Amino acid sequence: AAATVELAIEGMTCASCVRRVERALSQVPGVQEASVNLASERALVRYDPHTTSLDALIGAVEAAGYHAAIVP
Ligand code: 9UX
Repeated sequence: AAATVELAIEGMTCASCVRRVERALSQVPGVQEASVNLASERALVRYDPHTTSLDALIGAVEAAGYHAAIVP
């Protein structure tokens, strides 16, 4: 079953940043869809919670050079 999480992303300043974050999230095994909005600084991620974790998603964003936090 898929889960969806919204992440607040800090550090994006251009459209290339958006693509970098989307690619970083998409490359995490278990991520089915990742869409990032620059204006709202939010990412919507659909993933399989049996395959990946919120920590892994946040870690992928951090490794790409941005900051991520779960939107409650
Ligand atoms: Mo363009 Mo976004 O250099 O860091 S990719 S501002």
